[in-house]
Amino acid sequence: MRRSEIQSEVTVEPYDHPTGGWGSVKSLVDKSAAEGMVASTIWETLYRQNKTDGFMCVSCSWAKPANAHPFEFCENGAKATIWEQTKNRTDRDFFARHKLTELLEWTDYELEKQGRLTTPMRYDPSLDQYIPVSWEAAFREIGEELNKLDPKSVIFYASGRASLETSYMWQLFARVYGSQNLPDSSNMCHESTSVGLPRSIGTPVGTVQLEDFEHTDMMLFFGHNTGTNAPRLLHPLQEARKRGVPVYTFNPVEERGLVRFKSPQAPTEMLSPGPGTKMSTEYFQVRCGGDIAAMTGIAKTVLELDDKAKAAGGERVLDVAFIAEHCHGFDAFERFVREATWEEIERVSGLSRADLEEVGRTYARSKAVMIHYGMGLTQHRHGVANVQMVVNLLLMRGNIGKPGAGVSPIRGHSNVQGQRTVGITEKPELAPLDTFKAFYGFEPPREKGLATVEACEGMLDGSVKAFLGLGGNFSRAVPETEKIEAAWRNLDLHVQIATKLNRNHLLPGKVTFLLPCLGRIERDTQATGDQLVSMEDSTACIHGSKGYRPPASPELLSEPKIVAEMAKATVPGRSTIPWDAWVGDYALIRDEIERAYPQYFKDFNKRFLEPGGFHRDLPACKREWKTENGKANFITPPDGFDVDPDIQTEGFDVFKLMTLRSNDQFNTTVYGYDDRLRGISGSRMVLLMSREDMDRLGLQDQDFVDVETHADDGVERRVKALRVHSYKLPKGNVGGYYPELNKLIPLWHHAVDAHVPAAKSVPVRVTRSAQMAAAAE
Ligand SMILES: Nc1nc2c(c(=O)[nH]1)N[C@H]1C(S)=C(S)[C@@H](COP(=O)(O)OP(=O)(O)OC[C@H]3O[C@@H](n4cnc5c(=O)[nH]c(N)nc54)[C@H](O)[C@@H]3O)O[C@H]1N2
Ligand SMILES: Nc1nc2c(c(=O)[nH]1)N[C@H]1C(S)=C(S)[C@@H](COP(=O)(O)OP(=O)(O)OC[C@H]3O[C@@H](n4cnc5c(=O)[nH]c(N)nc54)[C@H](O)[C@@H]3O)O[C@H]1N2
Ligand SMILES: [Mo]
Repeated sequence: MRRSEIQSEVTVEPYDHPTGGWGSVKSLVDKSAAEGMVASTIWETLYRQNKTDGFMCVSCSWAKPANAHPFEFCENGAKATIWEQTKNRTDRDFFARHKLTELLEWTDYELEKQGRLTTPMRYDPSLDQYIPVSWEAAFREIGEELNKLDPKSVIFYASGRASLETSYMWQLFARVYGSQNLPDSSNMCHESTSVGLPRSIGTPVGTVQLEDFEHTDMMLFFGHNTGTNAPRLLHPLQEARKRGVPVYTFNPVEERGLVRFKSPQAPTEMLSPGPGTKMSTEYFQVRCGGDIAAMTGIAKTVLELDDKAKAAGGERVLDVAFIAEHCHGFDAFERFVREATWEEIERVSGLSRADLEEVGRTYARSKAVMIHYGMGLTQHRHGVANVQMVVNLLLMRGNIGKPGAGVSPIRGHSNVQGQRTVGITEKPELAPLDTFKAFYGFEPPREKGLATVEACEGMLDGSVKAFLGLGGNFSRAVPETEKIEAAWRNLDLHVQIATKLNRNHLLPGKVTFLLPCLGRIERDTQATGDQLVSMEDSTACIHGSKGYRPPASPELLSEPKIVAEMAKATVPGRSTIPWDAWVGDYALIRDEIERAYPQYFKDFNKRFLEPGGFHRDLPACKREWKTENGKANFITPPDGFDVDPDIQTEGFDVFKLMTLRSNDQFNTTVYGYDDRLRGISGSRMVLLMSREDMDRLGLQDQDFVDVETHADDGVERRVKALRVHSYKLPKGNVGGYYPELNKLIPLWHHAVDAHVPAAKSVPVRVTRSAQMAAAAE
């Protein structure tokens, strides 16, 4: 981090405007000007975003409706497009001017801000610089290096953006080579969902579709910052609110998007002076990690109402017929809820009995309820139990497998869900290995491969020798930044396929290549003409996408082409896969995906351009439970709901740290220093804390604090000189930004079973920063 950035003042002002509205339009126009784009080009490009005959947004994975608005994009989707279509170039000259050691001093923002990568590069250790290399030489050498290594020591990471076509090829390349080490960003994201839901309802993905918003009569949101991370979801949500559908939100931070919203797609709303739509009926600032307790309170209310109904001989509140026919485990769950005391529920959740009873009463009379959630549930040690508690609550009233109801994990990257669907997984049982063997005549590895946390462990203990990245910024996204960065230099081979320069690219191994690729918005011309690609959204709908902008550089290759050439150079003759034919015509890859996954991709090439995409058939939506016992399972939280009793959260200087995204970033891509919807600007080196806690520690706004991980593993993890600022948060919880604070997260601090780093509950100690206080004087 550059010193200049650390020192800059931060301003925090209450932001009490609705999200959407003119603020978002202004933010966009500023961004396009800054990226050197001509206004007409940008508007023409945005007009094609998320349309059936256009391209699918490179930002989030929220569903794309069949009847698109004229402008079917949001502020952040547009920022992502503008950022990718920048006029800036990180070209040969740039790399000739800057050594890697120098670039390591740059911020994430400054690195990506240099623009699109243009030329394949190879790192030269004697010069400490990237030097241009021909594509042929790069592929040849990568193949040679990979063939010196044990495939089990090589990581094939994917970041969630690459298309279904590329992803299918990527996992085949890894497996033909002999590696099942296919971690992807979902290991840091919704893996708690992917592990939790199959045991509960027999599907790893959500059951909600867009049309359900028209039939729902209640929604709950847990731990998702919708206004920033999936803003297009606010449109169906707003429509539901206008119909009077109650929405209750649980989040330690009062995020604007779920408070008030004005649709930038509705001119009349934009011109009217009003405050916008009230998005949450009630907004509950649950304590960080207190969600299971809160849901227990809601469940308890439902049971109490059911007891009353039963006593009065009225209609039952529990869906007893559904539970009897479809479910298992209800008795144990009921016992757990009955035994929980209100006193404990209030203490752990930080919410009042009266509030939780209000939600419970509404839930008890609603016929079709959806529960949406994000990283606030998955990135905890008890992330899997969080997800399963959501399902427990839904099952009580049969809220899965009927219109308007269901479980809705809001996914991150635009194709992260799809990558899993087509075989990017380290778990052998989740990929059709026998099918691959039969189709392509090779012997796939059968043992479990390494997921993200295990890949990091392997880097630290030296057993991982090579890292190949299909997009992403792995070293920056994972925990324990300092140790991982140091270990990276021991790798024999480091290859990145990327669009923009990021910090991970500055960590060379012994042999290092940086390979620039086309982005999704660009025209991709191959032997049979311009190609289309496809991706799966958060609601399991598959969409086609057609790039149309001219490539950022004539030297760029498409992702499928790069993967195919690496495979040809590494494993020639080891399978019957016709790599060249596939690259010449991506429709052939879609045919293969259909052949390998006939249950999901029937008539793939015919249907993927249907408006709204096509839904891949999910058994749970039809109340078919592909679980071991064939039932939908109530799963009682194994550790109860006081889940982090060892993290002191009140009365001491140990806090639970939530690492958050700003409104001006996409993961490790930092677009700027304005977190407009939280009213924070100027710096990202901020620590948000409640006024009470600041008073208790004798801190004032703008004071510098040091933050240190509270763990007794003998490792010192510290971030110095954050500006502390008072913010409306529950006592004992503090917030700061990801990825700057990732060095505080111990690698072992992750979700049980799912291994998602517990980035939302890092135990930290906060002290006044002596050094900076002195410097400031
Ligand atoms: N513009 C933009 N869009 C994005 C992204 C981006 O960075 N920028 N990232 C994409 C990706 S990969 C993902 S995974 C998603 C992420 O989208 P989100 O799931 O929204 O992820 P976060 O912003 O990390 O945090 C979610 C929320 O959890 C809350 N929270 C923290 N701890 C708790 C808790 O204990 N309980 C509850 N109930 N809430 C809690 C935080 O206050 C925050 O509002 O967005 C995707 N879309
Ligand atoms: N502390 C903390 N850590 C977290 C999180 C958190 O909330 N808190 N969130 C976690 C989550 S949910 C996720 S998903 C991960 C994200 O981890 P990653 O997916 O690894 O990171 P990104 O920042 O999305 O990757 C950005 C880079 O991708 C490359 N890129 C962009 N577009 C393309 C493309 O079209 N093709 C290719 N080949 N490359 C491209 C660019 O070079 C860009 O610099 O981080 C995780 N880490
Ligand atoms: Mo994510």
